[in-house]
Amino acid sequence: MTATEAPPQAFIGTRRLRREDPPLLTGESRFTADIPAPGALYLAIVRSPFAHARINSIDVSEAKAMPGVVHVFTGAELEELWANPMPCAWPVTEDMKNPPHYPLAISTVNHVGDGVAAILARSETEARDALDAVDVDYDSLPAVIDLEHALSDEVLVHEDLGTNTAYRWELRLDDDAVESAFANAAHVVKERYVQQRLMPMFMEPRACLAVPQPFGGDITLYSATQIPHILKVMTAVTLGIPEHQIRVVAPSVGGGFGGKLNVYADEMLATALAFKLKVPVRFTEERTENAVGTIHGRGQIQHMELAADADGKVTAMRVELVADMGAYLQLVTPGIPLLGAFLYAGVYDVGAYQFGCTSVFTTMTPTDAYRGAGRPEATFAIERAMDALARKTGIDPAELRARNMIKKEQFPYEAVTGLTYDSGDHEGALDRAKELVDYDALRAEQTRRREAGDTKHLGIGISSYFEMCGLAPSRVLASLNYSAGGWESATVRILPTSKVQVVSGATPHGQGHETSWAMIVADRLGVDPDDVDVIHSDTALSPLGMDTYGSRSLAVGGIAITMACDQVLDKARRIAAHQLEASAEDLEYRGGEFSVRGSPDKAMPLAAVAFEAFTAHDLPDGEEPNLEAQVTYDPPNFSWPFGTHICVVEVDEETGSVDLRQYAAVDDCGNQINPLIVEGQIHGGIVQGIAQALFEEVVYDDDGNLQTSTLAEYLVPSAADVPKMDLEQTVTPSPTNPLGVKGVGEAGTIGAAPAVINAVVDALSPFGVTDVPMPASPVNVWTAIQAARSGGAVEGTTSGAAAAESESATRWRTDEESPHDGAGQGNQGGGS
Ligand code: MCN
Repeated sequence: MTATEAPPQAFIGTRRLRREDPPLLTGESRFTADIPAPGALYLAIVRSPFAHARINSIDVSEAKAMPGVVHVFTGAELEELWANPMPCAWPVTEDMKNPPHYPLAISTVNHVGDGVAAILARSETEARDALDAVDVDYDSLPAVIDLEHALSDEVLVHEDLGTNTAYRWELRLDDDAVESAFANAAHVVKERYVQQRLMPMFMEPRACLAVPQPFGGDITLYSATQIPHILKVMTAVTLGIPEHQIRVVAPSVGGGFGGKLNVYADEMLATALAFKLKVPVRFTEERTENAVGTIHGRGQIQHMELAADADGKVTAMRVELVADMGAYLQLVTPGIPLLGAFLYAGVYDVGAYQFGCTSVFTTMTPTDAYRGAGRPEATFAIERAMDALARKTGIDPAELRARNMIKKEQFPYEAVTGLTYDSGDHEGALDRAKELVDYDALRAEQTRRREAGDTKHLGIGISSYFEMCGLAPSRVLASLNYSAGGWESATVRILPTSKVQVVSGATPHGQGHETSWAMIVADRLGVDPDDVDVIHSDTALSPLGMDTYGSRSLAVGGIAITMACDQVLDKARRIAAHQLEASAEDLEYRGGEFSVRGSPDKAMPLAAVAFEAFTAHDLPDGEEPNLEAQVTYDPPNFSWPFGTHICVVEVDEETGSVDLRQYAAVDDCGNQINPLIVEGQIHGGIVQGIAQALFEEVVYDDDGNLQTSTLAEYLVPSAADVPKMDLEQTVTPSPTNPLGVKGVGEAGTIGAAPAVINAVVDALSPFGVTDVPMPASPVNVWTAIQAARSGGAVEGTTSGAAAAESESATRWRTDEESPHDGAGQGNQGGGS
C-alpha cells in the first residue's frame, strides 16, 4: 500500500465500545481533585456579593487569625504577580475595548462572584471557613443587566471606557443587493429572539492544582481544562514565567462543553502563588461557585429580517445582534457571535446577506464558548424565521425549507459570506427525517385534533442546520483576528515490540478520542486497536497541540494522525524494501505485512520492520533509526456537517406543560469513525439543545444578583425528561480531507433548540402565538397563551400584533391563499 491507497477498513465504521468508559464507570478515573499533593495549601476565593461596587478597603486581619489559615492576599497585594491581565485571544476589531481583568479585582468589582481576596489554608474546610472573616467595605454601584439598556451607556460598567460597547462588527458584502431585495420582496418577516444565558454544567466542576517542582523553578499545573496547550501559553504570558518551565496536565476532566475552554482566575492564582511560595496550591470549585465563577454561554438578542419572493424563496436577510459579553472579555468571548455570523443563512441559498453585531459589557459573569458557540444561536434564528416565513406565506414549513435549500448538485457551494461549503444533501436529510416521524400523518392528526377541540395541542417543529466546524484553517482565523492557528499536531511511533504510540494534540474530555484514534491507526497501519496507546492532555508528553473545541479533533487532529501513520508506513516500506532486496514500489502492504508483488514468500511483518528500525543495524543509507513521524496539519477548509431534526410535542393549554412525544434526528458528519460514539455525541448534544429550549435559564434580579445559583433553581433535565430519540445518519463524505469526515461534537446542540421551540409555537398557533421565550417552561407557555388570548405581547418575545392573529389566519395557508403583501410591508411588529 502507498499512502494514497485506501487501506482495508476493519475497524473504522464499527461500533467499538469506548475504552475510556470502564475506568469512568468504576470510579477509577483520576480527576484533578484526586491527585495527591502532600503539603498542598487550599485556595478559597472571597467573591463579591455585589454586581457592581467600588472597593473601599479590605480587612483581612480576622481571617489571617483563623485556624489553619496560612496566607490571605488582596488583589492590590498580588498586583505585582501579573505580567499581563487575564488573556483575551480574540480582539475582533482594532478598536475593541478590553478592560484590564486581573485574577483578583483591585478597585472595582464588576459581577457577583468577582474575586477580591485569596485565602490559603491547610485544608479546604479551613480555607472556606475563613471566607466570611474577610471584611470588605464596598460602595455599591448600579447594576447593568439589560442588554438593550446597556447600549444607552446610561450606567457604565467600566467607567474608564466611556461606553459599554465592547465592539461593533459587521459583515456587509453587498448592501445594494440587500436593500433592493427588501424593496422588491413579496414577503418580509421581522423577528426578535432572545438567547437566554446558560451555565455549563459539568460532572466535575472546575479544579486545579499547581505543584512547584523541586529543582529549577519548574511548575506543573493540573487542571480540569479542555485546553492544556493554550493554558500553558497563556499562563506564561499572564504570569511572566518562562513557558518551558510550565507543564500543564488535564487528567479526567468531567466534561467541558466549552466552559473549560478558558483561562480562569483560580488557575492563575494557584499557579502564581505556588510559584511564589514554593508550595503546592489546590483549588476545587463548589457548584454554587461554578454558577458565578465559570463562564456562561449564549446571552444574545437577535433581530432577523427575511425578504422573500411570492414563492417563499428567500432573497435577502439582515441580522442584527446585541451580544452580552458580561463583565470582562474572557479567552474567546468577543469571537463567539462571529462564529455564528457565517451561519445565519443556514442551509439555504439566500440571495444577499448583511450581519451586524454590537457587543456590550454588563455586570454579569463573563460569557464565552458554550457547546456550539455562536452556531446554535444562528441556527435558532434562521430556523425560527423560516417558520415565521412559512406562516406568512402559508407554505408548509417543510416545503418552504426544501424550496430554499442548497441543492446537492450545487456543492462545493460558494456561500454569500465568501466561505465554501464542502458537501451536503440537505433535502435528503429533511426527507428522511419526515419519513421517520411520518410527517403527513402527523399533520393530518394535528388537523383532526384541532377540529375536535383537543386541549392538548400537537406541534411539529423542524430544524435543518449546517455547522461550520473543525476549527479551522489558520488563514481564515487570521482574517477574523483570532490570535492563534487552527492546526493540530500528532506523532505516531511504532515501538521496538511493535506496539504503537500515538501522541495527540487534541485533548478529549468525554469525546472518546482514545477509542477513535486507536481505530484510525489500527486500520491505517494494519494493527490491532488494543495495541495502540493514545497519549494526550499533558504538555510534557504532547508539547504541540491546539486542544479540543469547535468539533475540530477528528477533522483536524484525526487527519494529522492519519497523515503521520502514512509517513510511518512509507518509512517502514523503505526499510522493508531494503531488507527484502526489492524496490519499494514493488511492495504490497496487507494484514500488517509487506510482501513483494508476485513473490509472496518474500515478506516481512511490520513488527519485524519496527525492530530493524530500532536496532538500526541494517538500514538503507541515510535512513534515520526508529519508526516515527510527527505531522502538523492545517486544514484547507472547515468541515460542514448538517442535518434535520424534527420534534413532536403535545402542549397542554391548561397547564402550559410541554410533553416531548417524539424526536427524530438525521445528521450527517461524513464518514464515521465510530458510529456508537457519533450517536452518543448527537444524543448528548440534543439533550443540551432540549435543555435550552425547555429547562435551563440563568436569571439575575435587577440588582444583578444571580437567582439560579444552585441546581434547585437552575433546572438541568434528567434522563426522565428526555424522550427516546430516533437517530439516523446519512453519509456525505467531506472532499477536503483523506478520511472524508466532518465533526459531530456540537451537531445535536445546534439542531435541537429550534426544532423544539418551532414545535411548541406550532402547537400553539391556533391561539395566535408566534413565539414562546426560552425556556418554554409551563409558566412561559401558559403566559404566551394568555397573552395571545388577550391580544397582548409576551415579555421578551415578538410583538403582540402577531399574537393577535386569528386562528384561521395562522393555519398553514395554501399557496393560492397566500397574501402577497407589497414591497417592504412585512409585519413590522415582529412575528409573522
Ligand atoms: N467522530 C466520528 N466520526 C465522525 C465525527 C466524529 O467517529 N464523522 C467521533 C470522533 O472520533 C470523536 C468524537 O466523535 O471521538 C467527537 O469528535 P469531533 O466531532 O471531532 O469533536 P471534538 O472531539 O473536537 O469534541 C468537541 C465537541 C465540543 S466543541 C463540545 S462543547 C463537546 C463535545 O465535543 N463537549 C463534550 N462533546 C462532548 N462530549 C462529552 N461527553 N463531554 C463534553 O464536555
